[in-house]
Amino acid sequence: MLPPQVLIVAGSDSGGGAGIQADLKAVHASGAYALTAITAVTAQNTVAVTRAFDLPADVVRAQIDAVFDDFDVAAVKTGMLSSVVLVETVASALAARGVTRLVVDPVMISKSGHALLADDAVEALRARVLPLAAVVTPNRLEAERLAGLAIRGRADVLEAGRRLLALGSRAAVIKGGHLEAAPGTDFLFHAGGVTEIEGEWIETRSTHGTGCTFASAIAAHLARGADLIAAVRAAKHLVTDAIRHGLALGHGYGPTDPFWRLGRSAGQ
Ligand code: PXL
Repeated sequence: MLPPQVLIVAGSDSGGGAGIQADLKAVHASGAYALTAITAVTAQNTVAVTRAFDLPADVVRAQIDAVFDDFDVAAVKTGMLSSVVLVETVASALAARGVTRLVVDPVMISKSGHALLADDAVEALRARVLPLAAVVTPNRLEAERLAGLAIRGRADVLEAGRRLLALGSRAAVIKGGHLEAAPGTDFLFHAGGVTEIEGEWIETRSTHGTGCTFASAIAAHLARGADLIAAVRAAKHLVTDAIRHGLALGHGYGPTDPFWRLGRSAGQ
């Protein structure tokens, strides 16, 4: 049987830890086939982003159209969208194709602290992309910016989730990685209510690309026919294992390893 196809619309990370490079690994490790539309190229390693270059909007649009014209795209994930013009270009391209299984990772800053979404593009993301989303997957900071409130305790998490659904996303996962209230527990808001997905907290610096990996794995499982709750649980399982087997490469935040099961040869 052929694998279901997932389109990833995101930026490139030359360090291989996040962005498109993480997405490819996550989609393939989750049993789907990844197609890509690259929005921006970052010069990056585990320590810093030294340069970011947006591709022209028509080139981003052409990649999306080339993919849809030939493949049977079962789900889409968006990551780094960088600017107002790219947010709008991607939103109209996906709307034109009637995409329903859309996972939106509202990427705003890199692990090393570099802005990956312009300040004025947050509103465009909220207004143009969230209404198309099957699920949006913010971390704490992204949820605060999108929902417009400070998240301190559990009540704030619940209010933020409510507001994200009011913005038009059919579901939202507020990730627990940065939540002091419940570190490691993700909150999934959906039409049926709130599902808390407990996780374990793993102390490590190899966490570059965790958000990308998680969202792409959700898209892959949706493409394979899983329902939302099952897809989120499977993605959390994948990312937890990938963090546990993270690689201490470079001198900063190393990458996770979704392919840890393949093993590595001795002497490395
Ligand atoms: O993890 C968010 C992210 C997304 N996309 C690109 C990135 C990063 C984080 O560093 O570099 C290209």
